Amino acid sequence: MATLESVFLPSPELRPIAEKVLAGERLSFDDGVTLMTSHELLTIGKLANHVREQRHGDKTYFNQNFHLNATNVCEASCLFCSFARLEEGMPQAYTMNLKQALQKVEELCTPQTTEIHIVNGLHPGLDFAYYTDLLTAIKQARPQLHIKGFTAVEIHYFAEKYAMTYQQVLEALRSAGLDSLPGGGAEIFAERVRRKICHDKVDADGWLGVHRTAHQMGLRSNCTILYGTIETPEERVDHLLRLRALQDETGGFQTLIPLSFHNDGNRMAKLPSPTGVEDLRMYAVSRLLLDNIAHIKAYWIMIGIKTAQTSLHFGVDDIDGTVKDEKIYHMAGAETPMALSRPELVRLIREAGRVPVERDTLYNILAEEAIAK
Ligand code: V47
Repeated sequence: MATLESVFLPSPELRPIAEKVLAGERLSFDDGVTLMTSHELLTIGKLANHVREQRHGDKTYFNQNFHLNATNVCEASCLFCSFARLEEGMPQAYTMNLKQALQKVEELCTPQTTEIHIVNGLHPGLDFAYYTDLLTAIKQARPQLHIKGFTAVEIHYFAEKYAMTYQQVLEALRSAGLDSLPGGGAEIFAERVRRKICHDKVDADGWLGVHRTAHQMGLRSNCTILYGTIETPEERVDHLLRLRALQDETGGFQTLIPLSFHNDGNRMAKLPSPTGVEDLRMYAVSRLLLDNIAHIKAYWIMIGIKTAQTSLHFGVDDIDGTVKDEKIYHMAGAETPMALSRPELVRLIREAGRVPVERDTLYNILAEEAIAK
């Protein structure tokens, strides 16, 4: 007959890790690899949930936001990307002019929207003024909107192309209206993986260097990990620990968003996308390893509403936002809706037994919806 112990307690392999987690001790690289390869999903989830509840209780954050991708023309040739087009004139390639971009903002922004998320391709033919004019115009039209924009990959590209330092690029963008940086473009830091899946964009040190500079200037940013392509468990852990090391140095990251590989419409279409078990393990292990990053965000657009909701018991405390008009994942085969309304977000958080908390980009609380648990 099964005993309580055999049903509820971790195996001898996970027990020392569980003890460290309960004692609030930092996990090592080897602990990370053990967790990343373990099949004890529920034990790992329970540990991550413990950390999540210690930090945030039942609070689950969301915001009202939308995305703007002003151009998908991109010099880089990342194998996993379904969004980019190498040159103007190719099928589905587009570049908005200022008027078109502002029209999009007017179309998508409501009086309750607090954030615009801007990410673009690395367009070889645009002046730097294209970006600063875009920011200035958006801020002028919607002064209350927080502009989270430009991945570290774009900042590095601007620095090289327009012969500026990271700091000069960031200062110029901030003067024009930039408020914080999104976490995209990190992929997997290991050189072996980058050489194969994204050989012609900024390397790990450059990505981390841009975020270091941003943090030193007082800008907050997010970070990501792209999992499910060709990386090993060790390379996933290495990536997370490099983020943890930078966070020890600067404290500037707000949230980690684990990004699950989507295999439609790109040059890695032969690889299967991660399964639900892998998604949940990734969230939980990220929560356990990143003891110095406040939030773990499940991007519902990418893993689907049902897995995102389940992830709220696997270490996740943030579910992104209303989103609206996302392109990068929908061009890679995402079957999620183009947007969720505020009531829909509130319902899915409540049904998971959590308390929905509307936040702004910097995690200032705007509204908290009480629920009877
Ligand atoms: O940089 C692209 C990844 C990122 C695929 O900071 C892919 O709040 C999986 O960074 N399969 C963009 N991943 C999304 C992103 C993001 C999303 C939500 C919130 C925030 C934030 C940031 O998506 C890219 C790349 O790493 N990506 N193609 C794909 N086929």
